[in-house]
Amino acid sequence: MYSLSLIAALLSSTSLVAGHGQVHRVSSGGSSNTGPNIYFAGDSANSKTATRVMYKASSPAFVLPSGFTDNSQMSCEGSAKSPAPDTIDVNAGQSIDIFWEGATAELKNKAGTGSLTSYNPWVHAMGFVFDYITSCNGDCSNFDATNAGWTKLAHAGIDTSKSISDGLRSTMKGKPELYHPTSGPGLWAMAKLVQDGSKWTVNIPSSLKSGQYMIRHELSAVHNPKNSNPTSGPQNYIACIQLNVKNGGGSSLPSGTQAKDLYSPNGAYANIDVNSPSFDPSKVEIPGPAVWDGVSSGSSGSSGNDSGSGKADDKPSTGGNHGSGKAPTTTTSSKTKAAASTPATTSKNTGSGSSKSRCRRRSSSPKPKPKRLHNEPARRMFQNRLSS
Ligand SMILES: [Cu+2]
Repeated sequence: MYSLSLIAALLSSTSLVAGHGQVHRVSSGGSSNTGPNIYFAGDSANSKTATRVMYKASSPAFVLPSGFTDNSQMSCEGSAKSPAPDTIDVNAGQSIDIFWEGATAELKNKAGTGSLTSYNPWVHAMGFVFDYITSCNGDCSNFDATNAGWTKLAHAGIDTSKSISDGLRSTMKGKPELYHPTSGPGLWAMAKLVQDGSKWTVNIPSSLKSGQYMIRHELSAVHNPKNSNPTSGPQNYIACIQLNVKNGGGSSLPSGTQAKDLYSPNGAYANIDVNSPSFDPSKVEIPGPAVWDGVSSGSSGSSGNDSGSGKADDKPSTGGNHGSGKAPTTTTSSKTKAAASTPATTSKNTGSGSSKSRCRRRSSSPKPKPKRLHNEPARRMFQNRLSS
């Protein structure tokens, strides 16, 4: 055990790369459901988790704009057809807390990461958070989400009424992943998540009918703006969490939007450039469809999610953010998407050419959850390292 930890630590330290991560656990009411061990299928946690397996921190790790039009990647990071065995009970009108864990210890015990000390915090601080939902049409443990229609419950971009904490700003500078805006207001949803102990809260609408549903919880990290390198652009980390909603209301979900149609691979969102001298937090637009109008009063709004309406894809809502109470102001516009006609890009291995991008796909050396360190994942990590 100890020597394997050492190996993992050594591998991590020899890598320039920033890590990625996965869901550590999801809690609701008084109970907590552990996320899957994505590095070791035989872990007993995997027989009782409600969260579908995400990509490992090595290739492909996340979905880039080149994968935005691919349902198999965008639905659940490749787990659209691979259900988790369990569901989490939650009453309509209540919430779930999703806790993220970094694949590396870059932010462990660093300033601005909340009270989290027992495992690795999430490692990126610039980016959006989106929450979608779909019906499992019965049992989530049998549900193929590949062509599911997703309804947006909440989204958050950058809150210009707040600033990042001095502690986290300084931590990100040292990572190094300089936080933009470099001074003044502009709290990215992802920075809020890190400051809150790598936690995000999703409110389940009180109007929602009882039944089994899946949350598509998505972090979009924008620290590596798109350029000629095929591994650049927003990095989408997608967790699908299976819920059993109880004591619901009378509303069924609308038909929703397929995952491949959520974002344009060439739109404003795919090309957002936080490093640009002209980057203006007040002009950041939240991509994707509008928030469901069934999301209303009922919920407490304490999660920091925007309940305002987003706009379709590349004509999204402005500002947008948690807690500001600001109504989105941008005009609506019909979607013009090439998504449907674009062939699916199975770009699972396109990351191998990268040598400089932060959080590139190939070369990270993920450290499995310490309590689950097994020979198998360690060996695989080692192989990954050697082959990258
Ligand atoms: Cu990452």
